[in-house]
Amino acid sequence: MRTMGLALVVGTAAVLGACSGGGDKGASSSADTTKAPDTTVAAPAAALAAAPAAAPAGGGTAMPATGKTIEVKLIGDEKGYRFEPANFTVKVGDAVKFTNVSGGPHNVAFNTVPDASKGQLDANMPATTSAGSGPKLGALSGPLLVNPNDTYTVSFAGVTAGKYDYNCTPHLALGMKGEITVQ
Ligand SMILES: [Cu+2]
Repeated sequence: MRTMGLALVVGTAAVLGACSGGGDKGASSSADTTKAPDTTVAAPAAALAAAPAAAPAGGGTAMPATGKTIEVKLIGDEKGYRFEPANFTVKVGDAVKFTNVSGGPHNVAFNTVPDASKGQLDANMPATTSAGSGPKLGALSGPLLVNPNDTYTVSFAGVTAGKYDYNCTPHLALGMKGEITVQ
């Protein structure tokens, strides 16, 4: 955990600042200072050396969408739990915006995706919803959309073409799932 924090501060300070604001950055910086007051030069060097090992294979930096945005509704009502639409096609560079309509909490979790895309897709999945709820439930598994109108947008920039099977973790057993074909 500490190594990851150091790597983020040293390697991607700009990204961290943009995504997390001053709070996390400040906390990491003060932790670094208190833990290694007498190795001011050595600590950043160690973090740099550790950074490549800590980076996830195949990705790590989110790529913003450059194409259109496809809207998907997350619904749970008397007709069942579902994504609408559940199965659809996007192009590399498009984004998919999931909106909680009813029956939540829902989330968006990818289960079967091209191996080469796992790292990038996970990086493209934000840690929190539009309402700020998080964290992600795991790798390739987005945070819960708790309330109606909460949204969660996933960029498909930088991924490879193929089939991306996904589901809602809380309602997987109830058949809430779909497939995105990326061209
Ligand atoms: Cu659901």
